Amino acid sequence: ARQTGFNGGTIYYPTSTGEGTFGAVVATPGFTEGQNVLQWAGRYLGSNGFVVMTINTNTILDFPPARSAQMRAATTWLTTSSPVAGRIDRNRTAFIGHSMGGGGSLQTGRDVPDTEAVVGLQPWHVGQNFSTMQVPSLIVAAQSDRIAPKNQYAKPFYNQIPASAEKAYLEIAGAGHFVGTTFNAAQARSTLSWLKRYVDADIRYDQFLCPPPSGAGIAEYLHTCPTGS
Ligand code: 9J3
Repeated sequence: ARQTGFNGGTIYYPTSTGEGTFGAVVATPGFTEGQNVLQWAGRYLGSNGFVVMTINTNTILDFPPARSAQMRAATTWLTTSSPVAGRIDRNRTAFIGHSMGGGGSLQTGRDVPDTEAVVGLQPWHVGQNFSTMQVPSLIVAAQSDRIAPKNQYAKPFYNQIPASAEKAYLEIAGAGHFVGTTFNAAQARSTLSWLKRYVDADIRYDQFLCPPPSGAGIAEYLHTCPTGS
């Protein structure tokens, strides 16, 4: 199948066809990065009931608005033309990304309100306001991020998003900007819980969002409890 609007990718998907269709997640890397940095998310989420496509961007220097356009194109291809389109529930889509890919994911959630959920890993973006966000948004910050400092990016983004959208801010203790490029237990668990709760509407995961997770790996967690729990 022909791909347009992005630079190819890798699909991770549940092998079962006996459990109905699954939600689709497009995962976008950051500035100068390739899709390999989100292999952990492909494997972890793909092993837990999501069809995930990590993508390469048209150029590794693309800024977040270009990344947003490319992840939207990737979702269209994944859900309609890809070899796994039949395994996907097209009405359940989400975006995750690292750094400029995370900023692009937040932008996409804001601009495409029928998205089910977005996850920004150490997100970076400029000139944006997320006050019109309607999509449940998880922002993962790194406590010692010198490239996208939490107080300049992740936390203001979190504060701009209205509580009515549902939002959470997870700050990984002692971590730097590139924590989003490898498996981190707290980051991965909150990401999975967020997607299960809001992409699949699986309220069994409410218990992992509210009361919020805590422990040695978590420096701070801000949140709105899921409605109805
Ligand atoms: O994707 C990123 O790592 C964004 C941080 C960055 O290097 O921005 C500089 C323009």
